[in-house]
Amino acid sequence: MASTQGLQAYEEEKLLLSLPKERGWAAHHLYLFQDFWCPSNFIEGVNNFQKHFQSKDSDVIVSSFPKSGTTWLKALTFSIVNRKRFSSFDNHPLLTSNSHDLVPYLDFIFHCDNIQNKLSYLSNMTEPRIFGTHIPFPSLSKSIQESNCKIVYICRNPFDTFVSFWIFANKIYPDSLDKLTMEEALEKYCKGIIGFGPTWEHMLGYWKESIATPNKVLFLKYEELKEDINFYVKRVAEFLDCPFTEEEESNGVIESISNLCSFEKMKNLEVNKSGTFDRSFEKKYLFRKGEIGDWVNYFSPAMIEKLSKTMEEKLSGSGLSFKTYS
Ligand code: PAP
Repeated sequence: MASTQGLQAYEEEKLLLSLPKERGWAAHHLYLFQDFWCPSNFIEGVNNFQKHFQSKDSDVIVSSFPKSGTTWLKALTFSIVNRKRFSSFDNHPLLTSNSHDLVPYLDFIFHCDNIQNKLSYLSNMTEPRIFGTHIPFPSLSKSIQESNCKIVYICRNPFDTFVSFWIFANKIYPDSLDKLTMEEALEKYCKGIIGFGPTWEHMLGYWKESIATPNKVLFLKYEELKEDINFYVKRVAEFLDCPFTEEEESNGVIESISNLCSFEKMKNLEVNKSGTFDRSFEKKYLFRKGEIGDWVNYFSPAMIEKLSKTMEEKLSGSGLSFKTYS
């Protein structure tokens, strides 16, 4: 009889062979898995997560399309939810740990052989547990969809998301991208071929859910947070049923959280300037410019037309739109 591990490997192999495959922009391939392009190095983790993860009503899920402000929203959510545990902003975990280390990805947790160990680690985590994910809403585990846990979602103008992703991918996989021009990468992006894409489907899945169940999904835009972060720190706290008291407000706790999580503060911390994530990329690559509208420095007129048309086609009638910041 095959071992459990052998059986699992065999089933994964069979699954991969059955899925449409594309070359990603980065070193790995993408597989069309449950209607989204899943990076090959995520398939096992996503598959196991769907099978095994048990959500608790108190869980908070920070969800995003890659390069939309995940690092920022994880930091904000962690500091809002844990502000009683970590009330000193001069001695805060975010000063010595990257937000991705404090808020683990559900997509990665089950990328392992010993599922039982992971399950007991998860059930012993301090509550409320906070997790991140890039998985589209329809592919979240049933348990997340059915429990009373809360989902905070962030998206970003696709022009800036594309540029941020392109530059990041070039930094971490310089060799694999040398044959793909930025125009060719945009072609793929517009066809939806990017990790966790299509981008529009990702955003629309959470957008529709935030309208249908506003107590379950809070839909945020990177640009809106940049424009008025204190307002959104308050908004996230209210959504997560931990609103700021009058005393906290008058003591400047909202502003302290905004400052702690600001781009300038996070980028310049030693913990974010040096070191790499386990077996992966340098932490500093998560902090580039943190600006709205940097895409104007990269897009040709033809590229602007291509992405504008695609967005119009994909988002029209949905009620979801983005300001043009050119
Ligand atoms: P991820 O999907 O790999 O986790 P994510 O954090 O979603 O990446 O996005 C990275 C972008 O957020 C970068 O944008 P840029 O390339 O246009 O500069 C990064 O600079 C920006 N970013 C990171 N931290 C912050 C922050 N605290 N405030 C605002 N923007 C931030």
